[in-house]
Order: sequence, then C-alpha cells, then structure tokens
Amino acid sequence: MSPVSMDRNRIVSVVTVDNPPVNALSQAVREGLVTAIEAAEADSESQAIVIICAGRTFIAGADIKEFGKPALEPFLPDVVARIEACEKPVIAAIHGTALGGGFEVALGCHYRIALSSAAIGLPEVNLGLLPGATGTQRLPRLIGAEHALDIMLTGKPVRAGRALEYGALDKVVAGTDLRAAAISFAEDCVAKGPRRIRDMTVPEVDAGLFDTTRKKIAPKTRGLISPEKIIRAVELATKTSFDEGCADERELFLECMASPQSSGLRHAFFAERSVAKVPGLSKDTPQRDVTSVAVIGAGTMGAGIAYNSLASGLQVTLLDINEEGLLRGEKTVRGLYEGGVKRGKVAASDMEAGLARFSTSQNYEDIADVDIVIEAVFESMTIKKEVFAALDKTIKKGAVLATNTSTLSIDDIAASTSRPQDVIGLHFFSPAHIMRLLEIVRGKGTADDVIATSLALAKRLGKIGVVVGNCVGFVGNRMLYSYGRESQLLLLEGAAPEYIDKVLYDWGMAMGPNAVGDLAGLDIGYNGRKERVDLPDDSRFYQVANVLVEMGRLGQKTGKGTFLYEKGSRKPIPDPEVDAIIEAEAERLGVKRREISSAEIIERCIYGLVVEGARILEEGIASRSADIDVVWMNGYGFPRYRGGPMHYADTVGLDKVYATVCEFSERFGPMYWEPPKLLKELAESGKRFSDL
Ligand code: T1G
Repeated sequence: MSPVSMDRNRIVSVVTVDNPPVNALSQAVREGLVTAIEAAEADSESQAIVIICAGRTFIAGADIKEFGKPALEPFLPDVVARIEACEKPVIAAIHGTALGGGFEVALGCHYRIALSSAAIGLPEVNLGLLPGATGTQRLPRLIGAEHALDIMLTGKPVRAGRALEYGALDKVVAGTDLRAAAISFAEDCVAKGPRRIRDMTVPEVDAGLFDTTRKKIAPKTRGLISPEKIIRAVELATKTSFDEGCADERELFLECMASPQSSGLRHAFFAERSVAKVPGLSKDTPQRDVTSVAVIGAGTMGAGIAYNSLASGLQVTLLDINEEGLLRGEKTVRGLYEGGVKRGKVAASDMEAGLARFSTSQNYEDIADVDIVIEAVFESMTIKKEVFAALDKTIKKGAVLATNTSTLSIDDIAASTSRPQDVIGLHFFSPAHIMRLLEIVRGKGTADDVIATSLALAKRLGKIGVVVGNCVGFVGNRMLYSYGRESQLLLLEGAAPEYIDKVLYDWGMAMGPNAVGDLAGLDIGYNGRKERVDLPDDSRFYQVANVLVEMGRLGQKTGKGTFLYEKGSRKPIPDPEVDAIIEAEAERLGVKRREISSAEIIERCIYGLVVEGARILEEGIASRSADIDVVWMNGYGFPRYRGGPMHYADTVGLDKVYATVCEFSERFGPMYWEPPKLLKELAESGKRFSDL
C-alpha cells in the first residue's frame, strides 16, 4: 500500500504522505508523490493541489536509512522538479519540522503554508552533506543568499514566524486544522497560478559575502568538507543558470555522500538513537514517576545536576551537610540561571519558575519523599557508602537511588543499602548542565524499571543516556585510562606535550590530552588512581602526571600543570621546566627517548581506545560498539565526523588495526597491547565491530 494517498475537496486535490515515524522520503514516498501529482494534473475537476503529511511532522528529509545503498528512482531532485512543473498551483502544508529533502519538496511547491508551531530547516550539514535536491539553488532565490547560507551552514531549524519574515513561507496559521487552512489557501492560489522558484534569480549579494562566510565558519568547521561545498553551491547559484547550478550541486552532493565524514556523521545520527533501545529491556518496561529530585553534594557537579534538573521542570532539593558548601552550591545554581537569562538562552520567567521549585537542606528528613536521589559527593567509596546507608534509612521505598560516581563500583555502593534493585549509576560529565552524555550504569541488582526510569530521565534532561555495565571506569573513563596512558608514555618516550596535543587536535579531537588534564585538574585523575584496585604494575603509568600533582602543578586552577597559564588566560604555554621534569623521570625510569612520528601518536592513543573498547564489548560492559562511539563522541570530544572510536576502526579496516596492535604488542609488550580475542576474530573474518 503506497504511503501516499490523495483525495479531493471540491477543486483542491489533497495529497497525503503517511510514512511513520517522520514521513522520510523513502522510494515509495517519492514514487507516490509523482503518481499523485500526475493524477491530480489529469483530474479536470482539480484546480489546485495540497501536499500534507499525516502523523507528527511534515517530511523530515530523505530516508537516511537508504544512504550508502544503490540510489533508487525516482531520484528526489526529479520528484521536486516534477512537482514544480505541475500546471496547477501546488501548496505545501507544513506542520512539525520540514527538514532537508522535506523542505526541498516544499520549495518545489509553488506556495508554502505552515502552522505557527512548525519549523523548516536544511540540516544536511550535520550529516556531512548538503541539500542535494536543489535546495542550494532554490532557497537563495527565494530568501537571498545570506539567510540561505545561514540556514544551511548552521543546520538549525527556523521557526515558522521567522521563516515567514524571510519569505520562505507564504502563510502561517495558528490553531491545528492545517488541512482546512491549506485547502482554503490553495483555493486563493488558483487565480495566481504556479509560482516557480526556478524562474527567480538570487537577489543581489554583497561580493564579499562568500569569503567572509568562509572565514567566519572556519574555526567551527575544522576539517569538515561539506560546509565549503555548501558555500560553493550557493556562490554558483548567484553566477550560473538554475539548471547549471543544479548540476553543480549534484556533483558536490555526491562528493559529500561518498566521504568518510558523512559516513561517520550518519553513523553518529543513528547510534545516538539506537542507545535508547537496550537489548533485553522491553520498550514497554514501566517507569517510575519522577517529579522531585534530591541532589546530595553541592559541589560543581551537584550544582550543575541540580540546575539541569530544575531547567527540565523538576522539583529539586540540593542537600549538603556542610553549610558553607551548600551556600556555594545554591549560589552556583542561581548564577547558572542568571547567566542563561543574560545570554538570552533562558527566559526570566523560566528562571523564576525554576527557582520556585528549588530548595536546599542539610538533613535527610527533608528529602524523604523525593522520587529520585542523585548523589554527587566526593569520589570516595567510604563517603558514598555512608551516604547510601543514610539514604536507605530515610528515603521512601520505591525511590531511585542514583550515584554520580565516575568510576567506583555501583555494586559496592548498592551493598550499603537494603535495596540494590533501586540503585543505579548516573554518571554526568562536567559541566553537568552542558555535556549531553549520561552514562547509566546498571548494577548486578538494578531493576529493569529503574533502568527505564533513568533512560526517560536522561531524555527529559536533554541528555543521551547510554546504559553500560559496572566495571572500573565503566565505558568512557575506562577507555580514557588507555588513551591517557599512551599519551603519558609518549611524553616519557620523547614527544613534547604540545606536540602530542597538536597532533591529536589536528586529527580531530576537541582538545589534546595534556590540555584536557590541565582543564579538569591533574589531581582528579591522581585521586581517582588512588581509589583504583586495578592499577597496572608499571612504574611509568601516569608517572609524569603524578610528579606534577605532587609538585602542586594541578593545571589551570593553579596556573600551571603540564602547561603554564598566564593570569586570566586558558591558553596552554609549553613550560621548559616540565620538559626537564619529563626528561629526569625518563632517565630515572630507564625510558629511552626518541623522535616519535605523528602517525605513531595517533595510532597509539586511538587504537588504545579501540583495544579497550573491544575488551569492553567482550565483557558485555557495552552491548553495542555504537554505544561506545556515542560515549566518546558526546563525553570526550571525539570527532563526530569520524563516528566514534569503534566506527573509525571499522573504516580503517580491522585487519589493519589488528596488525598494528600486534606490532605494538611486540614493541611495547602484551601488558597493554595483547590483541583482544574479539578484535582478532573480526579481523580474520573480515568483519566490523558494527556487524556484532
Ligand atoms: N531518515 C530515516 N529515519 C529517520 C530520519 C530520516 N531522515 N529522521 C528521523 N528518523 C528516525 C530516527 O532514526 C528514529 O527512528 C525516529 O525517526 C524518530 O527520530 C536530499 C540528503 C525529525 C527532528 O537530517 O532531526 O534530506 O529510533 O528520535 O527527537 O537534501 O529525527 O524510532 O527507529 O530523532 O522527535 C535531512 C533528521 C536528511 C532530519 C525528529 N533530515 N531527523 O526528532 O525523533 S538528509 C534530517 C531529525 C536529506 C536531502 C538530504 C529528527 C526529527 P527509531 P528521533 P525526534
């Protein structure tokens, strides 16, 4: 049965697309649209055509699931052209989000009407692509090159009101009966007849616009290829005929589609949606109601979690037994709200409403009735056990008891309560109100409905919740130890801190490992290592960081760590004193120093992640390699266009990765580089992590 149907209401044919969940432009939808337009054109009773969608949104784009497979006719640009060529006026009736190819279909229509709650957008750049169904040629003709470039380069949706101002929409209606409004609008369009964007020319642009735009976006689009191609396509729209411009766009689009970057970004898109489907957890698992939260510990993390929960509409109590600490935490929450209002990100009314739901306390009796507790006290097992024992005595039965620990065992913490089924890890990443990743760590006894409740809470907090198993460091930090271990060893072996950071930054990491350490504070890792029961028997392990911490060089917060920092500046400055410290440590440890290539730095740090990721999969700590990718792209600044460490390894080819890991095992010893069995098996069978 075609996902496209048509009926007629007096002189207006209504074409309805119904292809849940988002009316993506699958082959059947594309074919159905052409068939419907041709039928309406042939219907002598019909004088105008409306294209509308069932479900929650207008067409949200091409069907990304079809990408990477042989393209099937009718191709989308041809569908759009066929709609535009129609002799009768065609009206796009938009609700929800008309995105990508969906908005390009609307641009092929002669007029566009939308609900005031709707939005339009061309987010292809987020997938490493560009609008490939003539959007780069039509939108500049309709609204001018400047706004068109902004919409395509940010990839952000534009709300209906603003789109109307730009001229991207012809009419915006309030209320919800879009069909009736569209039919009536279509009747008004009969006299006007078709208005084709292809017949327009791009309004005059300032000659410097394109180069100014290139300079403006360069810092953010580091390494990405599609933004430049978008600018090129729009530039051509101002210089060539519509058909020539469309031919150029097609070429540029196919170059993007074939790029590893687009493959990485498309993988990221689906991976971030698949994490919510936890193997073995039915999607109908009941959730516990969560309307009130208590956050224990008013430090940076606790205050960030409290603010994030308030901004998500929850009732929040921030609790700390230390009065001064509690006052500081309360001040931080208020400051985050005020900052948001000042930057125009938060409405003053939302701040008032949030603060009205906010309270502080110094005793557990006040939080006895909350639905969930999130503990964010000092990273010490002793303290956490005390807190959970106290919670067990006072918090109502059925409440979720969550810990924000970044590495400690959930099972050990749960053991200090009489209700391990209610205990779970909710590992937020600093700053807690900004970082999208939330590691949801299930203990041996954690109940399914507590996991389901945590996944729903993650979505409500605007986070990507990834369910992981309980081990030292869970998924993210466990892999960070391997990444950091290699970067620390490379220091001893002769690579300067600024060289390691530059190589990995240029490769795509958001920051180099040494700058990250100084930002977070070298003492965090140092104290974490003290709590670890699984440290390798290797005197070189993080030795440089240990020496720096013991000298009081903690990083930015003390003005120096691995790098120096001038007062008020975050810019890392290489410090010859640190070079001398590293050389002395290398000498003491008997480490021979040498010239180290950038390729070796990348392979040792990135394959260090991949090897640990493979072990994590073998142990079932993560259920899918895509989950590991989501963790590292959203918690550790791994470049999205490389799709995460496991997807990256798949694109390199596991046979090549395996061969390098074997070589490293020879050169540096099996302690760290013993190839995981899983990697060997996949490499030898020509498979990928994503095949698991
Ligand atoms: N293709 C296939 N599946 C899609 C899809 C798409 N375009 N968009 C969403 N889905 C699936 C998604 O995987 C999930 O599936 C379900 O729909 C709900 O999505 C030629 C080349 C529309 C704002 O980039 O931004 O057009 O997990 O969880 O939070 O120029 O989905 O349920 O099985 O995100 O309500 C351009 C991508 C494509 C829009 C809805 N369009 N989608 O958000 O739901 S390229 C996009 C979104 C293109 C043309 C080019 C969001 C949403 P499942 P969801 P949501």
